Formats: sequence, structure tokens, C-alpha cells
Amino acid sequence: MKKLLILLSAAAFIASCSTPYEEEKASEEVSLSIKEMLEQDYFKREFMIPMRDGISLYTCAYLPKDSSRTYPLLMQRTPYSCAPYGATEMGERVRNPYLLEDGYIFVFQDVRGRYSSEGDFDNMRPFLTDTTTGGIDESTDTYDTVDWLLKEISYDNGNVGVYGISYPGFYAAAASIRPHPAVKAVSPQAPVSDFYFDDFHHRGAYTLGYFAVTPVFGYQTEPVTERWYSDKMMNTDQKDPYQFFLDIGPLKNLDGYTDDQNFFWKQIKEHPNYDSFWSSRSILPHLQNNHVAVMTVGGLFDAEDLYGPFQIYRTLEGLKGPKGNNTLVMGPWSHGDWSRNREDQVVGDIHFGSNLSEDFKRTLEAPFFRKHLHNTGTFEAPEALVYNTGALRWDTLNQWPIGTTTKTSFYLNPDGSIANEPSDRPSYSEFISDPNKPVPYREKMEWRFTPRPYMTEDQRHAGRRPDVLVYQTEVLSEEVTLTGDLMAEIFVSTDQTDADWVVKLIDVFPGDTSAEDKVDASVQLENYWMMVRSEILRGRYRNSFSAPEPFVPNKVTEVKIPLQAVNHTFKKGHRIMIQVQSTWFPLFDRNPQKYVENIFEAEETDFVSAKHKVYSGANQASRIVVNLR
Ligand code: PG9
Repeated sequence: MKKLLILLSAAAFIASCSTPYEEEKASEEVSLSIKEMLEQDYFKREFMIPMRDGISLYTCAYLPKDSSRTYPLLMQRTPYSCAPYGATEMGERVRNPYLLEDGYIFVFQDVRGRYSSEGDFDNMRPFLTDTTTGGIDESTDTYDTVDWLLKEISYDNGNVGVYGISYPGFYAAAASIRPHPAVKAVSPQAPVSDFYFDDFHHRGAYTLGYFAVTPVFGYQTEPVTERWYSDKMMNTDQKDPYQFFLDIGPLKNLDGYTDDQNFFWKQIKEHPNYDSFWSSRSILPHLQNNHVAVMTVGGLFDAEDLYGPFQIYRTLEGLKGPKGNNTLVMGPWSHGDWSRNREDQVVGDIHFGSNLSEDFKRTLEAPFFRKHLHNTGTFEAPEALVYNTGALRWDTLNQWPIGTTTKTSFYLNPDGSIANEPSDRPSYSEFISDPNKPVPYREKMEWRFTPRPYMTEDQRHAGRRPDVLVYQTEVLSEEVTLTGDLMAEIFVSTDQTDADWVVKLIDVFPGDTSAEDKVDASVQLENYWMMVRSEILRGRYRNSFSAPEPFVPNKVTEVKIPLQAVNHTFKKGHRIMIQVQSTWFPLFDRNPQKYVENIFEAEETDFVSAKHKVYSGANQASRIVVNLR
């Protein structure tokens, strides 16, 4: 391949790659060099590849014109379209110029039931548990695709890689299950693992911020090249989604903002609990430790799929069999940031470093596939590469979670302090949780297909509300690093019969936070309360996601909420803060706080104010268990 002059800005490049969730605002420039590279050195072929059940899937391949050597196949399978369609339309779906430079046969496929492929779409299609029945799943579709392509293409080198971000990350992971022998490496990036814990739900609470997205996955179509679904809801005159959803009221009223053909919305409403509809769609129980090298990539501030990358890596790591084929890369990224050409890595208002995406493409993604597909290069994958989001540096780890941390408890005291030991005096903090005045999940409300920047945003707007409990340490006299999982173990009560519990870990910046950390002069980072990690649990699922239970009014009840892992140094002069609240709107739907069988069917009258208490001290000492490094 000709040496590639790499210009790191793209517009049509992004436009042709954009999925519905691309947040990138196309700039005016275009990465001419990548476009030229493709047009100079590649040509395109299109196929309808028959699967074992006779359904054909649209697949296109960008093949090197130089057929004097052989190349691996590098494939993406997507529900978001392989556009542009047409053998003369080159598009620019390859975002990593170093992959172009190494030379691959780049393959893109519309998954079953999407865009130009035949068949019916099924969200997170359940994996076969018995492959002798002649059924199909995403693994068999991948197997059949690989087998057909290797017979069709004459100058492949017999090795195949599969990668992709988000839903394509799920399909990449699926390629490692009952894999075709030619599949040697996959890179699930921001992969969806289970829609009950990624994207559409967080621990039983429905991600209301995703309602606009349900139509994208809720309608079957004949093979098409253009978007066939529409959603009325995003065409509203109401510019404030908080007021929009509050005015709509109970979830059942959302039916008026879609239609009865939206099969995914119906499925979401009919399956509020973690039943076999959801559990059969989790990829985690089907993952295998086999010959396929896996590099799982995620963003520590990914609002969409943070559970997925951590769980896929840890599930693989926990499987018996050969080690060393499973790598985790977790950067200071929002959803898919590592694939975008941005010099400054910013999430919300916080700047985490420069050229992190470029470095990832050059030093990780390209070398990983070069090693396993070209059988060249000296890439030695770290066990885990996890960015320290407070110290702003990469940590290369030989184990994740690392084993050298000390489990420590942050006990929550009613005076708002955090202590390392529980008080011996039982006490509590209380607040009124009013579902008609829910805690805003952001200070700046805006319409988005999916929520993103909130993951690091300032939490002062929330912390100043009477229905948000705030606990914080003294000003740190030395830095404190938390690395690994967090577990909130809180003792609570409500005078009603249901409640949601939200726990946030916050880095409180000092008043003299240095100006150079500002990416945007308009951002006031002095005294900023940066969210580091957050999670919600719908309290009815505190003992089981498949068997919900009401609360007994005013009975002290323990609720455990695992928060996804962090790797964050709280610098000297900062404080560590914990916030606890019961509404988080309209990111998540409101809990009526009166127990009903299915909240998707709750009536306006089921929504009641509640007096919630969080207990401290003695044998009801609420705490956050952290891994201190
Ligand atoms: N995981 C992302 C997503 C899935 C479904 C709905 C909305 C977002 C993604 O595939 O981008």
C-alpha cells in the first residue's frame, strides 16, 4: 500500500459512516487522503450471500486492486446500513488509516433483516443453544458469510477479523462464538452485551432517554437502501425534553408517540422484568475461550455501553482454557470516541488528553489485527490498558480488576461527611421524592438520540436540591486513587412501596482549578463537581431482576447497587463526593413509588410522593465499598 499521508479530520468520511448515533458534527473538511487512497487502491464488489436457511444478506467488499499478494478479510456486520450502496460508490467506512495502509479486504454486511439484507430483524438475536436443530443466529450467519467469501475471493490469505462499535461490537463478539476456523481475531468495541444492562435499561430502570431510538429497531422491512423507520417524537416543538416527558406523564402515554407496528416498543413494555426474553438475548453465557484473539474496547464515560465491554472481557477472562488471548482497552472516551478524528479528547466539559484516538488506531487497533491476520508485527497485547481519568495517564495492567487494591468503605453520615469507619450511633437522612418534580439528569437539557455528555457533567445543579443527599470527604491532603468496582450498600426505607436509588461518585474540583484544563473558556471548572461514575437500581429488583418485590413501608431495607468500575485519581485539594437520589429524569423513567405490577402500564394516580430515608451508623450503616489503590 502506498504510504498514506494521514489527515486527521473528516466530514463526508464521517457522513458516509454515520450511524443514527453519530454525535460528530460533520466539519467542512474531508479526509481527501483516505478517500483518494480508497479510490486509487481499492475497488468495490457487492454480493447477496445465501445463509444456511436460504436468506441472503447484502455484503460489500472493498478489495485491493493489487492482486499480486494476499490479504486478510476484515469485516464489520451492522444494523446501521452499509451505505453507500452501488459498486461504484466507494464510501469511506474504514476509519483507521493504518488499517488501509496495511491492506485488507474490507467487508461490510447488513445483518439479517436490516437495510439491503433479507430476513427478519431480531434485537440481540438469541443464540442457538442446540446447533443440531438447523436454526440460525448471528454466529451461524457470520460463519456462512466467511465461508462463502473465502470461496468467492481468490486473493485472501485465509485469515478473517471482525470488529465494530456498539451494536456492530455485539456482532463482532458473536463472530467468536462457534467461530469459522478462519476467524482469528475480533475486536468488540463498546459492544452491547445485554439490553437489560446496556442501552435500554440500567438495572431494571427503563432508559427513557432512549425512547426516540426504539423506532430504529422496531420495524421489519423488505430490503431497502434508505431508512424506512420514522419517529414522530423527535419532531416536537417542545425544546426541553424534561418538560416534554413530564407533560406526557406515565410511560403508557408514549404509545401515542410511536405506533402499534413498533414491535420493539411492545417487547420493552411486555418485559419489564429480566425474563427469558432478555436473558436469551445476552451474549455473555455463550462466549467461548477458543483460538480467536479478542481485544475488547470501551469508554469509561460511555453512557450507552459501559456494562458490555467490562462484562465481555471479564466473562472471557473467567473461562477455563488458554489465557493471553483476551485484552481490554478502556479509555477516557464517550461512546465510540476512539474511532473519531478528534485531537482533543473531551467528554462533557472535561479534557482528558490529546490524540488519544489517533494513538489507539496506530498503536493498538492496527497492530492487533496486523499480528493476528497478517501474522506480522511484534504487537504484545497488554492484559488491560485502562486510562486513569483523574491523573490523565494510561495504566498498563497485568490483571483487571487489579489485585493490589485495598477494599475500603466510604460510610455515609447524616451530617454529609464520609468516614472510613461507621458511626456507632444509628441515624438517617431523609428527603421527599416527588415524581412530579424529578431530579434533572443534566443542567443543560437538549434533545439527543441517546444521552452522552452527562457522564462527566457538573453535578452542582442536583446537589443543591433537597431531594439529593450529598456526602463528601474533607479536602484531600493527598491524592486518592480508586481502581476497580464500586458497590453501594445502602440501608433505606420509604413510606411507600417502591423506589429507585441512584448513586453517583463525584470528583469535587477546588476553587483554583487551573485554567489550562479548560477546553472551552466558557466552562467554569473552578469548584466543578465532575461525575466520575453513576448508576441506578429500580428498588423492586434489589433481590432479583426477574422477581420484583415491593418495599414494606418504613422498613429499613438493604439495597446493593454495583457501579461500573473506575480508574480515577482524586488529586490533592479535591474532595470525593457521593450523591444519593431517587429520580434521574428524563434519562430514566420515573418510578411511581406505589408498587404496580408493570410500570409501563402505571396510571397517573399511581405516581405518589414518598418520604425516603438513607440510614447511617450501627447495623444500618450505608456505605460505598471501593477499591483503593
Ligand atoms: N449500543 C448503541 C445503541 C443500541 C441501540 C439503541 C441505541 C444505541 C449503538 O449501537 O450505537
